[in-house]
Amino acid sequence: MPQLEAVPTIDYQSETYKDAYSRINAIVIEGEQEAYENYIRLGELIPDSQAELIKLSKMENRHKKGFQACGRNLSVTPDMEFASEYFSQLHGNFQKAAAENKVVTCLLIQSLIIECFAIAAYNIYIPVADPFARKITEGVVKDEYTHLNFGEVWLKEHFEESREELEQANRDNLPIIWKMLNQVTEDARTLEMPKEELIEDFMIAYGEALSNIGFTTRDIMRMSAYGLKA
Ligand code: Y39
Ligand code: Y39
Ligand code: FE
Ligand code: FE
Ligand code: FE
Repeated sequence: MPQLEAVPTIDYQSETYKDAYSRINAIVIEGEQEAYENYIRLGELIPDSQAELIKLSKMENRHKKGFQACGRNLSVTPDMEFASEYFSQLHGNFQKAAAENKVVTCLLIQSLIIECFAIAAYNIYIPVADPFARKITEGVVKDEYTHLNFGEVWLKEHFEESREELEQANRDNLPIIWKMLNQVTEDARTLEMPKEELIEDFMIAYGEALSNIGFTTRDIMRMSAYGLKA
């Protein structure tokens, strides 16, 4: 099969590119590390699915290693301090929910919001990535759909009793992801990942997920509007 070549105007070795990459790459590495931990925690919270959740966590660990290799390949040192600060609010919300045994909130944060964030970012990144990173990201994004699907299936099966908690968790966490996107808009643009495309892909994936779980179009419109309150 013919492969699309890298957009020739991108100089992956320029200082400007590498500087932006040091933050975006770190965010992805930190995100994958936290996703690894979150799926282990979810396995403890949902013992019936523990074996499956441990498999998902192992996939996240492989993703992290893949993205670390992408940074090394460009001779970029990821700014992990920036990344851990970047995720701290969402991370805190997940941990608080886990401590309160709020499985529904944990699933909304990790398996819906964070996975849709990953799906949007990786799909927009693939066509503009350097060839090494593109190959890795193509493999990773397939897994992220599997992770999103886990959350969708579980929440669909428990929809009626989860509905209220989902709405509250959406109100609490959608503004955070919106703020997170706004913090990296400039770096994303340097990587030729336009903000408008990221928002569009995120909203499509998240809206589809909410629909698969059982929300109506009207619910989804209302729930999406909460993102604007950040
Ligand atoms: O489930 C997962 O693997 C998710 C942790 C990964 C999320 C990675 C977040 C990427 C955001 C990049 C921002 C670019 C605009
Ligand atoms: O502009 C809008 O329509 C905002 C309501 C929506 C907020 C949803 C948050 C978007 C996060 C995007 C993450 C992209 C990787
Ligand atoms: Fe995470
Ligand atoms: Fe991942
Ligand atoms: Fe994932």
